[in-house]
Amino acid sequence: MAAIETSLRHPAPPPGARPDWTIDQGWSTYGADEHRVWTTLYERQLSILPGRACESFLRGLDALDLHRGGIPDFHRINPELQKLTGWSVVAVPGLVPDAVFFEHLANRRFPAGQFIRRPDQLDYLSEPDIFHDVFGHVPMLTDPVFADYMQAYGKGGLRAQGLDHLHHLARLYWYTVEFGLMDTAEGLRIYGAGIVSSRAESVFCLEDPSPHRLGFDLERVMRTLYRIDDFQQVYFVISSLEALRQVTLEDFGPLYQRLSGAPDLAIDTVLPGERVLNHGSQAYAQAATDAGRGATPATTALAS
Ligand code: HBI
Ligand code: FE
Repeated sequence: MAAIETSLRHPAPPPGARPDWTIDQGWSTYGADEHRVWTTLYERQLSILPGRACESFLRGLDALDLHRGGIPDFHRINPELQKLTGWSVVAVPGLVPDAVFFEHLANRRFPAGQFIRRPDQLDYLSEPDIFHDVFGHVPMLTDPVFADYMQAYGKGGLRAQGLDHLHHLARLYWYTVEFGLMDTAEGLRIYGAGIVSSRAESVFCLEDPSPHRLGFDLERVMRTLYRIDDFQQVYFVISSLEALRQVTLEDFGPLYQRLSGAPDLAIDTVLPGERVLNHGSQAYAQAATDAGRGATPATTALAS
């Protein structure tokens, strides 16, 4: 039991945060320069996302009116979001322990970083800020099917706490919620938050010949390593949000059994017989490695 208790215990919340790690957003404390960063990032993304982001994402942006300019006030968007899917956004100081994160998701609360990146960090930051979390993740939570998926993911995470399969779940999160693509009648579209909140990767993920684009398979994704420091080397494509929701209805017990005996897959793997939409050249990753940019692939999640 000690092992399970240890994994359930997590560090105490930082000073000023509540036991569930939430803090007040303090919308009135944001300065004009911080609102300007939001508007700059927002307008940059809106110049490239139509035709690249999926319809659910674009509809969610409109439904929550996140283009009103400036950092959204959670007191304004939460009643609208709750009416649509029962979700709300809660402010947190930054990354929270897995157990806390899953507990919020299981209760339809999305933890969003309260801070926004500095003007000199527009293109990369190490921890999810309010632009990554609210612009990237929240519009999809207006879609009832995706909203169900995210809550089921949180419940699955709470169940997996006692097991040593968190890293498998974190990969599922990474390759769907953060970096997922979907098939549509008009072609591939983005639904992953890590992509839609990144100007360069919004283009790279769909158009560059370098990364693999493979059909989504739950067990395969859970075996696949990923990297947290650069563009992804593989993107997984779902046929629909409903198909994604369906995977959470499976009993993960037998799946975890099979995963226990299955070796991890390197990020540039293409398996025989799997659906290959693009067999990537991996040229971008090779150039990054040659330039000494490539870190070792990670297996633990750090939302980008
Ligand atoms: N905390 N605030 C925050 N945001 C995240 O996206 C997040 C987190 N903690 C853990 C986490 N993501 C990952 O471990 C997920 O894969 C569970
Ligand atoms: Fe994220």
